[in-house]
Amino acid sequence: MTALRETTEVVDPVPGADAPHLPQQPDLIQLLTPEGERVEHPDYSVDLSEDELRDLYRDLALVRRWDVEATALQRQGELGIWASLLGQEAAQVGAGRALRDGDMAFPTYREHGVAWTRGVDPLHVMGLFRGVDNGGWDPVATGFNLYTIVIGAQCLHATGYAMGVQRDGAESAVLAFLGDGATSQGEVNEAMIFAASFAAPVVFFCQNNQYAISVPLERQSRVPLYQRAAGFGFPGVRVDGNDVLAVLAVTRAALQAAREGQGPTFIEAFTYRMGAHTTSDDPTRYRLASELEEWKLRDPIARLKAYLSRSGLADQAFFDSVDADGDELAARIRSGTLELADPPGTSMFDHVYAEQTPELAAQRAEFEAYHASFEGGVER
Ligand SMILES: Cc1ncc(C[n+]2csc(CCOP(=O)(O)OP(=O)(O)O)c2C)c(N)n1
Ligand SMILES: [Mg+2]
Repeated sequence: MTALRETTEVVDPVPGADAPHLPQQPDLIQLLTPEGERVEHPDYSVDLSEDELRDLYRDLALVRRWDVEATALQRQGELGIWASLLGQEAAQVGAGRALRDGDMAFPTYREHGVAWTRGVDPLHVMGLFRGVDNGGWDPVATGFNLYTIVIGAQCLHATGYAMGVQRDGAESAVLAFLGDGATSQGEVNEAMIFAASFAAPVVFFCQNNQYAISVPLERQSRVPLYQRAAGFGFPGVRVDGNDVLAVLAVTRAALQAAREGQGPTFIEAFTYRMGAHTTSDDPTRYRLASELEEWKLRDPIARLKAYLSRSGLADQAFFDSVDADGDELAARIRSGTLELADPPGTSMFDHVYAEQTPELAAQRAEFEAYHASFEGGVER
C-alpha cells in the first residue's frame, strides 16, 4: 500500500518539476535568443527575406494591439469575456505563418494570432466574445475552424479531418492547437493514438503557457510534455514559443513531413501566458509577480525588435509606421465591435445543423410562441 501511495500521490517536488523554469534547456529549439541574437540550430533553419522578417514583426505587434484593445473593451462591458494571448504572439504567428493554402487549422479559444494569419476578420472573433454569433467566419474559405471551448475536442476533429485528407489523397496538412492542460484530457490522447495508428497528416501544436487556469504545469505531467509523444510513437519537439523564427521553422518542417506521409508530430511551444486565463480570472491568486517579471525578459516582440534594429533591417520610421497601423486597427476593432448588433433570439437555431431537423423546427416554433405570449414585456 505504501508503495502504491508513493507512486500515485502528487507530492512536491515532482521529479523534473522545476526543469521548465531552469534557464538552461538543451532540448529547446531556438533561432533567436531573448536578447535578439540570431543563432543557428543543427536541425532547423529559416531563410526569410528582409520583407518577410519585417512582416512577422508587424503581425506580432498588430496581434498584441488587438488583444490589448479587446481586453479594454471587455473591461468596459462591451465583451462578455476575453481570452488573452498576451505573451503567446510568437507561438501563434509562427505556427499560423507555417500553414499553406489548403492546410486546415483547428484552434482552441485563444488562437487570435492564428486567426489573424488566416485572414479572419478580427470583428468575427469579437462577435463571438460579444455573444452576438458563434464565430461567423467561413472555416473552409479561411482554412481555420471555428473556436472550440471544450478542452481537447478539436484534436479529435483535426485528426478525423486529417484522416479524410489522407483518404482524398490531398497534399495538405492539419494543425491542431491545444494547451498544456489539454494534454491531460482523454480526447487528446485518443486523438494522438488514432493519428499515430493511421499516420494521419496532423501536427499537434501545444502551447505550453505553464498554466491551465490556476493549475501549474508540474501538476499536468511528470515529464516534459514533448517527451510524451514517444509513447504514442511519433516525434515530439520542444521549441522556444517566444521565438517566432524557431516556431516557424519547426512547424513548417512538421507540416511538410505530414504532407509527405510521414505522420504526426507533437510540438511543444514553450511559452508563458502573461495575462489572466480570461478576463474572469485573477492570476495574482496563484502565481508570483516575480515569475511574470522573469518572463517579460523573454518577450517575443521585444526580441524580434532588438534583432531587426541591431541588424539594420528596420529603423525607427518602420516601428512608428507599425504603431500607427496598430492604432488604426484598434480604432476599427473598437468602433466595429460597438456596432455589432444583437441578433434576434431565433438566430440560435439557424446554424445548429446545415439543414433544419423536425426537432429543431419544433423547438424554434415553441420559442417563437413563448415570446409572442408577451406584450410589451408582460405575459398575456
Ligand atoms: C472539457 C472541458 N473541461 C473543462 C473546461 C474548463 N476549462 C476552460 S479552459 C481550461 C484550462 C485549459 O488549459 P490549457 O489546456 O493549458 O489551455 P490555456 O487556457 O492555458 O490556453 C479549463 C479546465 C472546458 N472548457 N472543457
Ligand atoms: Mg495552458
